[in-house]
Amino acid sequence: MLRMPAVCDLPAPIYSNDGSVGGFGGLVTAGAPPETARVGYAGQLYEVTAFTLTAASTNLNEATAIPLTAAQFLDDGTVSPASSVAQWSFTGPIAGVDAAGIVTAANVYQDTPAVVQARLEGWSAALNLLVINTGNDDFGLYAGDNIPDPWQVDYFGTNNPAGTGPKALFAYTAGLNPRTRRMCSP
Ligand SMILES: [Ca+2]
Ligand SMILES: [Ca+2]
Repeated sequence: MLRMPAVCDLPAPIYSNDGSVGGFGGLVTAGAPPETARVGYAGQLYEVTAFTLTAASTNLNEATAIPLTAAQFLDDGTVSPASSVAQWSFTGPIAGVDAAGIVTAANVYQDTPAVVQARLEGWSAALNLLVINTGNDDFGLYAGDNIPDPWQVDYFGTNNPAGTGPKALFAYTAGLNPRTRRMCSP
């Protein structure tokens, strides 16, 4: 005896009847529309229209850190945070930028400009910073020797071993020019 599949009239958008007897296959009715949700590979679903790099302040005290904000502006009107996925580079007195976009200033002997750049997916953005000199005895080889770093840089340039030590300290304390013959002779 042959059993026929049951006739179903369900309103559900997806209905599957697995019943099969003899040569009859299953009857499937799918009424749901195609999916259009924005899920999965984001890069396939939107276009970047702008890439920006900002900070709460572009003045940064030496040896301190602030977060930088890299952001992708998308064609669907949303903004995607990008600080943790951007690639970072910099010039000037910057000690480093970590993987989260936190920039740390190096020590300086005077207020000094720096530039930080972020790159992502072919886009790049740069931010000009000014590293502020807040202490005068913290710069490179001249740090912690009780001689003001600007004085040392004036006479010896940056990171010159001759610019620190007892002779230099004596010249500074006595108000002498450390580059005169008298000061430079043994
Ligand atoms: Ca300093
Ligand atoms: Ca010093």
